[in-house]
Amino acid sequence: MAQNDQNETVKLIGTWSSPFALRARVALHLKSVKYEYLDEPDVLNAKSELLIKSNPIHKKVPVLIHGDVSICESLNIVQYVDEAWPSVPSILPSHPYDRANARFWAQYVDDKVFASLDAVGGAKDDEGRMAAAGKLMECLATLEEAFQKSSKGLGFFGGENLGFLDIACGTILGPVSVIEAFSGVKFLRQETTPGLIQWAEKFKAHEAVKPYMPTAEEFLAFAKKKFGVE
Ligand code: GSH
Repeated sequence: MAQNDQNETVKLIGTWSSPFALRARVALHLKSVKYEYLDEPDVLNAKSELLIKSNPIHKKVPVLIHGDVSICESLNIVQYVDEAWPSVPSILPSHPYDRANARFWAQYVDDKVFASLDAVGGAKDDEGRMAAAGKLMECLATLEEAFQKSSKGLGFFGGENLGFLDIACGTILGPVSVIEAFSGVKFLRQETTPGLIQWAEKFKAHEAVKPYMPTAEEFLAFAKKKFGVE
């Protein structure tokens, strides 16, 4: 059942390939919020006026427009959605320590994991690529440890149910699959990240994720076009 009334306009500006827009879509789906989705088909080169007006600082997607306010930055949007529609399910954990811990690791994903992904993708030579790949492996092994501790064997970072940290970490799956395909190196390995491998399958199959998550093939085709690779 939709959680918002008909006079309350909710719009999301995104682009289908954006792992960050995915976060917002999953959060809105979990809360059964009805919204209009506005796709920016070429957000790097052709931004709509609405996007520039709604996110004048970064000019990036996603942006959530709720009535007459705009909320920017994907993790911020997920937290806003959780607070603005306080119905079940809760996206952030209820205990203050668990909330702080989930936010800590979400920040780790954005600061460290994405930085290593960018470094592998942007490396100038093999030596640089090898060093960046090593760093990415370390980051994923660290995330595996965090997963083992916080999931307590229940499947998701937050336990039985998909929550904030799952939404935050789900963003790495598309980019990791692209880097794996480009480099021929497996970064999510049974020996080092067995928990994350199982979690990734569960995450992708979740009913709040599946409709919005491009397949590895779609991500790869998009990345090849973006980087002009045959
Ligand atoms: N930190 C931002 C968030 O979490 O929302 C990152 C958002 C982001 O990088 N969005 C990309 C974008 O809009 C699409 S995946 N890029 C446009 C640009 O860089 O001009």
